Amino acid sequence: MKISLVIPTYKKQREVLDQLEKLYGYLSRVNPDFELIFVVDGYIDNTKDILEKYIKENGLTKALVLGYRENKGKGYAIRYGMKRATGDVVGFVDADTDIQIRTLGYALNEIKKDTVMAVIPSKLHKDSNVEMTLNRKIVSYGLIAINRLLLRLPRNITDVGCGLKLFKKELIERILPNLKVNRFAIDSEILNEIGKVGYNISVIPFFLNKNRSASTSANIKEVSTMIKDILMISMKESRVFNSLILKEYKG
Ligand SMILES: Nc1nc2c(ncn2[C@@H]2O[C@H](COP(=O)(O)OP(=O)(O)OP(=O)(O)O)[C@@H](O)[C@H]2O)c(=O)[nH]1
Ligand SMILES: [Mg+2]
Repeated sequence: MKISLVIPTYKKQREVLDQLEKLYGYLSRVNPDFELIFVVDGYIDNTKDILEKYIKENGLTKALVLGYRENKGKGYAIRYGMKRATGDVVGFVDADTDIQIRTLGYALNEIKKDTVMAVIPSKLHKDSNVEMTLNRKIVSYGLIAINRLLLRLPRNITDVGCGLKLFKKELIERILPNLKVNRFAIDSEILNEIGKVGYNISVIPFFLNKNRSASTSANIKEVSTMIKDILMISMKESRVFNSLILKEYKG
């Protein structure tokens, strides 16, 4: 089973080689049929050169670097990479090494099952191991509540924003044309699409490393954009809203 992992990369030039080494080494051992697709989300630092140089020097033929000049957001970067993925399983993972690699081990075991179409980790799973600051907890659980309130999430989903998710290719082919969100609410949009179709999801535990890089999503600007995007996704689904817009349109 070929695995394609998209790694959206923004301001991670300090961590990204570490993540490349970890993912490449791990997948070479457990599932050698794979590709790593780094999407450099804006050429604002040396990430692209650092990655390309390392990949060339070490002959890492299964790693690919894509990218573009301007920063567009995690959602845009993920779609950009997924469109070029060739695996039977297509997923994404954060560019830093905050997530313990064993989360990927759990995810691979689950996605190999015929009936499982997507694997989503949850911080609320009983076996999870995540330590967060109070601030991060408030943001994280607040966002989960907003997602559950406004979106059609699949029933067993208890968490939204974990930075590692795997999907069967058929699922991605079906939902990719409907994805529009450019920034962090892409995770919400994907889960909402899966909820609409009713695909079978396996929820797995989430393991975070203790020494983590600073969070860039848990700030006021990103969180308010996320809430605005979640509202937009929710409104798009609402017939009442759509008919109001249409009426206004017709004058
Ligand atoms: N902040 C940010 N991250 C981006 C962007 N585009 C892609 N990313 C990637 O999105 C992923 C998550 O971003 P992080 O900076 O790790 O955010 P975080 O606050 O740690 O969020 P979580 O890991 O989801 O808790 C990383 O792989 C980033 O490289 C962008 O425009 N802004
Ligand atoms: Mg992170």
